[in-house]
Amino acid sequence: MASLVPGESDSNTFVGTYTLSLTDVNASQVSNQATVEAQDPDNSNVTDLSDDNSNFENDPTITSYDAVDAINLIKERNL
Ligand SMILES: [Ca+2]
Ligand SMILES: [Ca+2]
Repeated sequence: MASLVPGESDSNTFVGTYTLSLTDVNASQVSNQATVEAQDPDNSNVTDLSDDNSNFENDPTITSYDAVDAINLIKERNL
């Protein structure tokens, strides 16, 4: 677990992986929100939900995309 001093940030250590569901594909968007839990200098627990554009809000990040229906086939022959 990473340790940060007050004012320090770390945007590289934490990685999450999510596999799209059929519901996500049909909706053409994914809602994503991270939660952080830590202790302040007084050892009190603090928590926050991520936001899409502000350090003072808790809106999930919505990623929209255009799903393209497609199927592909390659036929090869051996002589
Ligand atoms: Ca926001
Ligand atoms: Ca927040």
